[in-house]
Parts: sequence; C-alpha cells; structure tokens
Amino acid sequence: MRAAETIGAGIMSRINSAAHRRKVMDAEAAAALIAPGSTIGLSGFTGSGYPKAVPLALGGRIEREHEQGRPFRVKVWTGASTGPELDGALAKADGIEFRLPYNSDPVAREKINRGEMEYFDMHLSQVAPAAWQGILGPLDTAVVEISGIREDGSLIPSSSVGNNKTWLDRASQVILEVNRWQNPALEGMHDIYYGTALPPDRRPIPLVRAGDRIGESGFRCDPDRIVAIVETDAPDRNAPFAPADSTDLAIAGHLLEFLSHEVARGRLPPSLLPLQSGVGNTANAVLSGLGEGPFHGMTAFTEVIQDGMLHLLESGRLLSASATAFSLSPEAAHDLNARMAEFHDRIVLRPQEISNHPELIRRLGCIAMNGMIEADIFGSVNSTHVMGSRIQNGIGGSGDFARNAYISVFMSASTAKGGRISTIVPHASHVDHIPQDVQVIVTEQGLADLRGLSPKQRATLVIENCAHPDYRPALADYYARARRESFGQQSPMLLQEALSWHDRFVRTGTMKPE
Ligand code: 0RQ
Repeated sequence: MRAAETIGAGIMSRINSAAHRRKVMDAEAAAALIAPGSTIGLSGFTGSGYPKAVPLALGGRIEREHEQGRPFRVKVWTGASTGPELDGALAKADGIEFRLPYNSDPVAREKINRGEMEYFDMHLSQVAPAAWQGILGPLDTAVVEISGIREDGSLIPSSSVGNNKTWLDRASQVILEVNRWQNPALEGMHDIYYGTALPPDRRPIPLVRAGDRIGESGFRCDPDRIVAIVETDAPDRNAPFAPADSTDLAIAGHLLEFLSHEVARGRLPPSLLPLQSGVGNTANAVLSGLGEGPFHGMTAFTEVIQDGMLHLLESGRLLSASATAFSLSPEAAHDLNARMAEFHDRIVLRPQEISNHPELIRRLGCIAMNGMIEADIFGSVNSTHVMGSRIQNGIGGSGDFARNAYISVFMSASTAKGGRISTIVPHASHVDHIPQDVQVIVTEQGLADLRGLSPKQRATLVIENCAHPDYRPALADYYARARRESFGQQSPMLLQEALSWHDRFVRTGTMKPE
C-alpha cells in the first residue's frame, strides 16, 4: 500500500474527508482484496465512468495465478459496456466466469461466442431491482469510479451513473477509484434517487418532466465498508463516430419526414415528445438531422448522451437531456469539458433503473429510436444475435424503451456485410422485440409505419418500403408462396424456408440465392 502522504496533491484535492484519505492505496493492493470466485459490481456505462486501474491490476493478478496453475475467475456485473481496461483486460486474462448485462468489448464477445464465458443479457432497467431481489446472488465487492469525495463522505459521481448506487448499497466491501481526469464541474449534474423499493413498498416516482431532478447530487456510502481508494488520472473510452454516410442520412431523412408528418397530423406536439436515441452512427446522424429540422423546444429522456445530443443542446433546439451516461467522441468530450457551465444545468445523469424506467418511459411518452441487427417482414426485431446464435452486444435499453414508448422506431441499413446480408428477412433468427413493440421500421430504402396494421398488411409494407432491391424480389416471391401454402393465413410462413436465408449465409457467406 502506498502511504497517503506520498499521494500527489491532485488526489488530495478530490478527497475532502480525512477518514477517506487514510484508505488510499495503489491499484495492485486494492485488487489483492478481491477473492477468487467472488462477484464484483463495477461502474461503467458505454465506455464512461468505468474503473480503469483496479480491474487492470486484477487482470494482471489473475494471469499470474493462472501461470501458477491456480484457477481464478470472477463474476462481473456492470452498468452496460465498459472499456478495454475492464472487460478487455479481465476477458483476456480468462478471468470472467459470468457477466451481465450489455457488453460491446470485442475480446469478451469472442469469449462468449466461443462458449468460454457465461453471459446473462438483461433489460438494463431490471439489473438493480434483480440485485435487490437477491436473485443474482450476493455482491461481494463494488468497484466504482467517482470524481471526488465530499467532506461529509458523500461521493461525487463521474461520467456515468449506471448501477453504482445499487452496487454501493449492496456490496460487502467497496473499492473506489477517484479519477482526476473527470471534470470537477460534473458535480451537481447527477440526480441520485433514493426512493426505490421492492413491492409491496414501491411508490410512484415523482418525475413529471424529462429534465426534473428528484434525488441527491451524490452517492451515500457507509465509510466502514470502503476498504480501498485508488487514485487514477485516465480518460474514458471516447470512441470517434464515423461521419454520417449516405445511408445514415437517408434513414435520418425518412425519420424526420415521418416525425414532421406526425406533427402536421396533430399526433405529436411541435416540440415532439421526449427523445430516446440508441447507440451508433445512424442514431447519431438522426440526432444531427433533428438539429436541422423544424422542431424546437425538444427534450430527451434517454440512456446515453452522444455527440448528436450534445449538438442539439448546443443549438438550443433541445432544452434538456436526461440519461445515465455520456458516450462521446474525443472531440465532443473535449467540447463538453470546455463548455461545461453552458450544459451543466440542462443535463441530468440518473441511475439506469430511473433513466430506463418502463413506467416513466410510458408516462412521458418517449419517442424511441434504436438500431437493429435485422427485422422480419412482420416486424419482429433482432437487436442482439447474428445468425441467431452469435451475440453482438446485448439488448441494452432497447427493450425498456421499445415496449413502453409512445412511438417505437427501429432502424438499420437494408443490407450488412457489403450487401451479402439482407437486414429484412422472412423470419428473424432471434427475436428481442415482438411485433407489438415495433411500430416503425426504417432503412435507407424507406420507412414502414406499422401501427394499426395486421401481419399481412405489415409484410407487404416492409418488403415494399424497407427491403433492398437486391433482396426485394426474393422476399416478395417467398411471401407470395407463403400466402398460398402456409399452414395458417394470419402470419403466413413457410416453416422449412423461413430461416433458409440465414442458413445460406452460414454455409456460403451470402444470403443471395445460390
Ligand atoms: O459488424 O462491427 O463486424 O462491422 O453488426 O452494426 O451497422 O455498425 O450498426 O453500430 O448501429 O449497431 C443492433 C448492434 C447495431 C446496436 C446494433 C453487424 C455489422 C457490424 C454493428 P462489424 P452497425 P450499429 C440504447 C439502445 C442493442 C442495444 C440498444 C445494438 C455490427 O444498435 O447493440 O439498442 N443494439 N441499445 O456488420 C449480421 C446483420 C447485421 C450484422 C449489422 N443483419 N447480420 N451482421 N451487423 N446487421 C443504448 C444502450 O443500450 C447502451
């Protein structure tokens, strides 16, 4: 352990409680407090606010143990995806026995798809309640990044909130990473709600508008359970967004036209309804498009704030944004840091059980816009599995939002892998969102508004409006035969042929007919 006196003045300035200062040590010493086989609840959400030193040190320790022939694996719970110093390092060391929820780390993904790591993909809003119910088992250690400790011992969150409140409340021991890299001006942006409970004691959550603050600006944490505090000065995983291509712009264009049409018909107010936007380049392009559209006075009730959302705030079109994390490019992170005062009061970061709360999403009437792997002609959407069996990331918050949204939109390019895959298929190879939860499908080819339509009406529209011309005739042919030969005619389907497109890709590397 490094003596507290030798720690640089920078860390001291972030720890304003003498009792806490006495617990400062280095990452190796902190990692040594984690037992093999134990369960760790870590901070982190879409590359923001994850611990950057202790998991890395733990990965090193696990590798050394393995070299000595001693087994060492842990169970990992997070908010959502983290970064290479956490999931990457632990997966590389073959140190993760079980993980939940959303993951986008490529090393961990490979391990999961090789069957070497158990992965439990949950709705993000349900992780904290499940931990409280006890169905996930005990939580041994919380490892949580924060940006400072106040004199009264309360903890100032960093760039994501995720499940941190729950990990800090539930864990037998707590390890904190105080990251000097995080902007001190983040203080006051967070809203930590302490009013949740399990049934029968649940009460209504008093949030009426997307930007309301209903909680506290920091985490409470019993100092007796804090066993280590580690200083870090390390950036979040801020990945650049690719510039919007013609496909992204076309999808954004169709969606904006649809929203304008809904306003013109009086079905949406001119300021729209609180926006939720998923991750990725297309979602980002849609947000940028909204900055050029006719809408003013918008709000966001979403999960992550990415570049496009920040630009909307900058433009004044978006009044406020509620989320659980930032997910910014390096340039946007720099911009936010430089202009924090401008954004500070208009951004609220909440626990993910609140940012993604189904009852709030339903009551606020969110417009949910999420990416997808594929959709079938009836509007079942696959967000998670490639060819039905390989996990890509996870369901994330898409299920929380899609089922409860005022309008639920899914979008994707109409083809993937250079045109060898059609994202519009006869039958989804895995279903995350049933047709009842999918109201609008958009590709660069066009938009299908599926609200109020029967399965047969949906199929015709999806094939005509969304499928790529290379695949449209084959889909139309399949569907025409299903209309003649299917066992039933409510959702016409040829059982043997329904998944033959995926099977063909697995066998030949393309969905195009042999
Ligand atoms: O593969 O990385 O090997 O090139 O999937 O696809 O086109 O880059 O799209 O980044 O928008 O991700 C559904 C995965 C889309 C995402 C998904 C391949 C494609 C590429 C990524 P490569 P793109 P995006 C709130 C909302 C679930 C969580 C969610 C996601 C890779 O949106 O994870 O919605 N959603 N959360 O080539 C085979 C297909 C494919 C395909 C794409 N049909 N078949 N491969 N790919 N379509 C936020 C959170 O919850 C945190």
